[in-house]
Amino acid sequence: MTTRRNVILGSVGAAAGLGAWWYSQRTPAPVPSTPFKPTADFPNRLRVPGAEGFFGVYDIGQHFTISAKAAQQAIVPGKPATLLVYEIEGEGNKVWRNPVLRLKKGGAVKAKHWNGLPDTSIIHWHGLVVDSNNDGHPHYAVKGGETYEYQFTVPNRAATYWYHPHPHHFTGKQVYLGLAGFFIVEDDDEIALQKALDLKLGETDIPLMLHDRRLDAQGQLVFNPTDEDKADGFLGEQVLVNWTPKPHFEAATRLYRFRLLNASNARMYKLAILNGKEPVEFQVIASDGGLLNTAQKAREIFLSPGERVEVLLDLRLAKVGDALTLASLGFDPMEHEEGPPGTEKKDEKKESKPADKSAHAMHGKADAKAADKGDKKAETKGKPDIPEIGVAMDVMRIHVTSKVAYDRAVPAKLSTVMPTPANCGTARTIYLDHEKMVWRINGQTYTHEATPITVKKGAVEVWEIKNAAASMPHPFHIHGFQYQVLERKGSPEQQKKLAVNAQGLAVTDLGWKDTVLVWPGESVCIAIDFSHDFYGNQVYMIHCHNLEHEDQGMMLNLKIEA
Ligand SMILES: [Cu+2]
Repeated sequence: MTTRRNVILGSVGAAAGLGAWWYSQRTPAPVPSTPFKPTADFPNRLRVPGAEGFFGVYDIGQHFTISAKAAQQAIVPGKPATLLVYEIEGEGNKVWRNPVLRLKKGGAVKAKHWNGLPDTSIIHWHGLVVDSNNDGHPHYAVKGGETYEYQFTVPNRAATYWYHPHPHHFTGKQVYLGLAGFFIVEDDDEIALQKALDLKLGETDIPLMLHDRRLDAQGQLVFNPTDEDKADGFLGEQVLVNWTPKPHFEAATRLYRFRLLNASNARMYKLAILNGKEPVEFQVIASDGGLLNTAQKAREIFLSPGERVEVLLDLRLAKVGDALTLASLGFDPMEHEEGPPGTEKKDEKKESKPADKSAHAMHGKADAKAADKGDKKAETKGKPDIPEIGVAMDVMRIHVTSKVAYDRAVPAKLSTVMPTPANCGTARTIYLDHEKMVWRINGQTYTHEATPITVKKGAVEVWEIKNAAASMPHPFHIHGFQYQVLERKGSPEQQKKLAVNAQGLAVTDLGWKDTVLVWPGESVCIAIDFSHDFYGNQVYMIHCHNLEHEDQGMMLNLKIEA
């Protein structure tokens, strides 16, 4: 007989070696329910963080070594595959791979990174406020066989941050082949919320890493970007969640927190939780930089590469046997590299590369899928079914399999986000465009030496990130600082529909951000306080978080002058 208890032990405990503390903090045992059988479309149990092993929770304490190396780790059950992993070895032969790192605000990280890859590499702690020696700037990338020593404290608010490689030209490949993990910071507000809602990481508080991948018949990752993929971004044929293909999650009739991270190289999602075809309401409680002031109701959210969003899903009124689907809805990908509809084809006889690109990009629109099919077949030999960005995809099934008593309420106030005093009028312009399919920031591409953007330490600046009309959506990421989104201007209709205030912001724009989606033709104003406690000049990065765009040079140094 399957009970909620052994369902959980099956999913979390199998490789986890659960400690006594975990039992003692458990919620009362739920009422046993009828045995659960997964459906054929989502046969695989979602991988959730256990106490060790692949995706296990590693509480940062003493100095540790984190190695980047190849390892055997099945993606499709029963088919061992080679993945690149971050590995930490602990006492008693414990091993973590791509661990969920966890730390209290103000805590210290002392870690040696050993690069066991053939290419150069370096770890970037995405969203953390650290000095540039510890930020994973590609300038510090080390060769295979070499090490890099990190030592920093984390002043950040509680939030779902993450870590991934950042060596110039190799970020896309290394992330795609496996290297990425969650970095969860906790503080008093966070602990209060966990207590109020009875949330436990890996059980009712679930990190969900979404990324699309191509797998061959043997279940091995395929990464073979064409020139066009390098210009557009490399897409997969299916979305994996925590490296689980076609996953399902078994839930009880209570409230769950999902920490969603888009770790895809290039794919954006328009996320919804569907009951049949109907998006259900959920509550957004946090964005990139942590908890919002208050929970915000939503039914649909865009999540671009690099962004995180935390949501609460209330299943109290659900019945055992109910099922919901986490899905990405169809949307217009707005790949308008040759200009928005109606303005294209100014010069019909362009260089061969952009012209090829144009044909593909225009076909990529949701309303031209039929034309696209034939096109894509020719382009991706043997892989004919790579859905374009914007094509609807199911991501995960949530099955309600047990009934529990649960009487907690979401606190009226979650945390305090102090607004940065600024408005969109006095802005530094950051212009995103391309020339011959090379994506640029302010007309430039990355070099190690140049520091084209210099800011005085302590300055509060407003940046207006303007994406050209002839462009693609770009997730714009800044290292070293969290910022606030002030306003969206010239947004496409599908973004405007999600606005929750007069400034055109969506719920995912609220709170503190480090990565923000900018559509073609759109301008997004952000306020950044360049104060920090670090001595001397610091050199960070700004870049597009489409990893192929970044690797092709859509990235600039940002110098903070002391
Ligand atoms: Cu981009």
